[in-house]
Amino acid sequence: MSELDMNDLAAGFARDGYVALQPLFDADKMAEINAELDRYIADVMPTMPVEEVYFENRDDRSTLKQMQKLSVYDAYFRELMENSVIRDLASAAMGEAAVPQNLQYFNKPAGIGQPTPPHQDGYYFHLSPCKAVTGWLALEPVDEENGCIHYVRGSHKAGGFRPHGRSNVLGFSQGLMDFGTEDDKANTVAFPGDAGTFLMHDAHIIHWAGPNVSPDRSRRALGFVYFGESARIDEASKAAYKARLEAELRAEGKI
Ligand SMILES: O=C(O)CCC(=O)C(=O)O
Repeated sequence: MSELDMNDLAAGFARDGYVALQPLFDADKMAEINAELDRYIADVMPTMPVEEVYFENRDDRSTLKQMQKLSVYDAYFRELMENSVIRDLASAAMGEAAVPQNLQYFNKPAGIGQPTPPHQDGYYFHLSPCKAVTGWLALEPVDEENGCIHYVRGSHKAGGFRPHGRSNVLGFSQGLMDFGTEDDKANTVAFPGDAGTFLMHDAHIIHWAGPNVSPDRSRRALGFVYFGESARIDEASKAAYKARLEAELRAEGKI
């Protein structure tokens, strides 16, 4: 991408809180990434710590839902996270160097994939300043039926985070409590697209995805989290969050 295009991208990102490249990668590159992912699931996933691999149904391996930190466990995905155009896009969007944090796999298995609750990624990150982006790459066609991403355009501009609470969705423990205002509805934009569709969003943007109600199509994607080089973990906010969560779990008799 030329410097001019990167400048356009940064302007659109600042205005809307996200950018969409449809597609970022062509069919050959997507076939390569999908083949590498199949290899990863067969060979590497079984060696990962159990707390980094989620299933919709733990007794059924075909219901794989999420994996964390793929770039820590595999050279192909490390390269994609650290030395690809995706990192350049993250740096351009933030206006500062992007530091790789987490490469995640997000699936919604056919018929049983749960909704992604409306949330703001930065609520989970505990950064000061909260300078961070997430890239999202569709590995197959996505639409309303199998749970494409929706953004509330411009919602990053309000600053800070709206109240979140327990969502009961594995992998997305926190969801917005007050989602669905007139403003949320008026500014919601859906992102259906083919394999290779790439979205990148600011850590303040409100976003969500529906369940997968397709009887036979999965909804596979990769998520690329980068922090800006100026971002620091806010240890006090992180500790307060942990204490709050533990108190809730204790009150519910879960721990
Ligand atoms: O894939 C999804 O449904 C959600 C992804 C997401 O919320 C994110 O990458 O921040």
